[in-house]
Amino acid sequence: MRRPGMYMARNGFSFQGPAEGVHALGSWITPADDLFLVTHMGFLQIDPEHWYLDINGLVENPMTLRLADLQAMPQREYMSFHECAGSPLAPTVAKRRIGNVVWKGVPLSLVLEQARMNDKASFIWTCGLEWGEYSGVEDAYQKDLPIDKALADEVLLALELNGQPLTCERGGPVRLVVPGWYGTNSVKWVGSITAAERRASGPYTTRFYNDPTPSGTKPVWSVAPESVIVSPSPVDQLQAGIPTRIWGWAWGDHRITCVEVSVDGGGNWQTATVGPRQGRSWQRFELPWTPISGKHILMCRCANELGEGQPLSDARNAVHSVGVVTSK
Ligand SMILES: Nc1nc2c(c(=O)[nH]1)N[C@H]1C(S)=C(S)[C@@H](COP(=O)(O)O)O[C@H]1N2
Ligand SMILES: [Mo]
Repeated sequence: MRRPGMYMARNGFSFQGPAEGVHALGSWITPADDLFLVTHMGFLQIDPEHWYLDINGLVENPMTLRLADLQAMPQREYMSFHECAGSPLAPTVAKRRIGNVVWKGVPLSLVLEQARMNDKASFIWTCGLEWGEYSGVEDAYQKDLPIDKALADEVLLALELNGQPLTCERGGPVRLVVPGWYGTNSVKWVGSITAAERRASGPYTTRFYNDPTPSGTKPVWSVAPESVIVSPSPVDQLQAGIPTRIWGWAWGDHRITCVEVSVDGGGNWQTATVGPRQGRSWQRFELPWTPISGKHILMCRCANELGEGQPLSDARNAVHSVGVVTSK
């Protein structure tokens, strides 16, 4: 449904991110300019004066909220990693599109409370306002959340990223943010919220973002444990015998409790130190290393508090490796 006061500023799928990939991610908070951008159908430009949010479905009090209404409600800040699951057409390819940011907005639970959600509601559907084509499909960007996650206090209708109002490319003026879950769930340019008894039936919750499993499919929701080496990068000049350190980030929906690093392509693993997490931030890991001369394949792998780890290959959270050459 097309609304007045908005137009597509760019059409079609696009991905943008730093040219150096994860090696650009040197700071604890990722500046907006270094944070990847993804859209399936294009970028929607919305006049904030025209934006409104419909709340409907299994609610006693259907509502329409304008931007000023949301701005007048209690807001909270939440730090979280933000990660794209990668292409829904190639779900086992690791893309490592990741950053760590601070979102600010109105908890979704507050809006659902005002709308007096019915007990029968088991899922919350959210829908983006943009239009266009992706992979031969022309349909709305509609996603869903099971009610427990929708009511969790970290799930926000976000108005700001790192202290700045959301830009058009980021999904402004208002987007959903689902910390701990893959980016695909954080609907940009959100225009409607629907309380429902069952899962949403659009392409982005059925055909796309459902991983095949031995017994059926599994929605691309909670983020599996993952880690990347930020430094050294393949272009760094390392010298044999000079102490350096291997460091990077580890993250997941559940807290990371262990990171191991290999300097010989996975033959031997050493335990790295792991920093704390705030909200659902990423966690820093580090291992001192004094290289000998030659070629080295550095790798990292992590595990979370549930004991879940990372596969070596063929998964979106497959182990990251970096090749470096050390001179004499
Ligand atoms: N409306 C809408 N929301 C969307 C998308 C989209 O195409 N349309 N893409 C999703 C995907 S796959 C990701 S990874 C994140 C990317 O958010 P970002 O561009 O702010 O990094 O937005 C999600 N929300
Ligand atoms: Mo994504």
